[in-house]
Amino acid sequence: MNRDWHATARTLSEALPYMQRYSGATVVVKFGGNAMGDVREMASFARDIVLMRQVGMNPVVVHGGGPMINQTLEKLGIESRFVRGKRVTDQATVEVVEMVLTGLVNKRIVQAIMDEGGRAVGLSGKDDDLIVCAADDPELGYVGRPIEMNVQVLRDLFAAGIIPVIAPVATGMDPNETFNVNGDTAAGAIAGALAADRLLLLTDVPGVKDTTGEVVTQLSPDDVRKMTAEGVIAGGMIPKTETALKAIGEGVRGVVILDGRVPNACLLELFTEHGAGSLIRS
Ligand code: X2W
Repeated sequence: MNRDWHATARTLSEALPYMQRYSGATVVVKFGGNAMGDVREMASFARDIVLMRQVGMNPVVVHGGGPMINQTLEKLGIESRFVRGKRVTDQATVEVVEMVLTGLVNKRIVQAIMDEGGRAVGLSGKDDDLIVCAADDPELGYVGRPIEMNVQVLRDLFAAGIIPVIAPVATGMDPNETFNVNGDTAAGAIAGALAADRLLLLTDVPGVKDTTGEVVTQLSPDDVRKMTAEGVIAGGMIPKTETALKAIGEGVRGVVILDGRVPNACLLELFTEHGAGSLIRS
């Protein structure tokens, strides 16, 4: 194979201004179940995260795992039902959600990061009271809405050079309660509490599309509100743009909605002029 090593060196050189800009920056990455793909895609994602840490950023991974929860519920003969994009969660379901997210999915991501030479620690919203929730909506059962965030544990992990990997399961005001939190909601709340520089929402669509189907590369919160009122932003995109607006209101500098199945999606966004997906910022 005739690889162009000069091009490789040039790519690295061109990344310098971006590395300088993001040195010390906190970047929260939401890794959705639909973006996880196979073992190779997981390894590629983990490698990007380890690289971010290596160049002095503080990456935080908040993951989903909806498809994996569905598979386990199906095996157990428990029906999955969603209302407005959120899983109706009774006691039996919340136990499965906690097992699958904090066990299977969380440890898979932690392992993938360590396989690429990074240090990762997995936790859920229950650890050190990171996310404390109230019930979101009586119709949804044990679905939580974050009401109190305690992010000191994340700062302690940053200081130790460790990448936190967070499962969106939380405790309630009654510590015996367990809440299922939508992954985007959890990522937004963590990014807000950290006043993160970037929140990257990795999903399985290329970004926010306009009426012609083109991805809009940059939008203001006002653009988002207008496109939502006009029905251009609709369906599954709404929870993501709502998360973005809330996070920006809480002090996050920019939120990017991008396709996590694209190889090196995070690096493309952070370290190239090209960027990826749709950047929402004031
Ligand atoms: C989600 C949590 C996992 C998640 C669920 O039970 O599926 C609620 O709906 P993705 O892969 O990011 O969709 N929680 C309340 O968000 O996973």
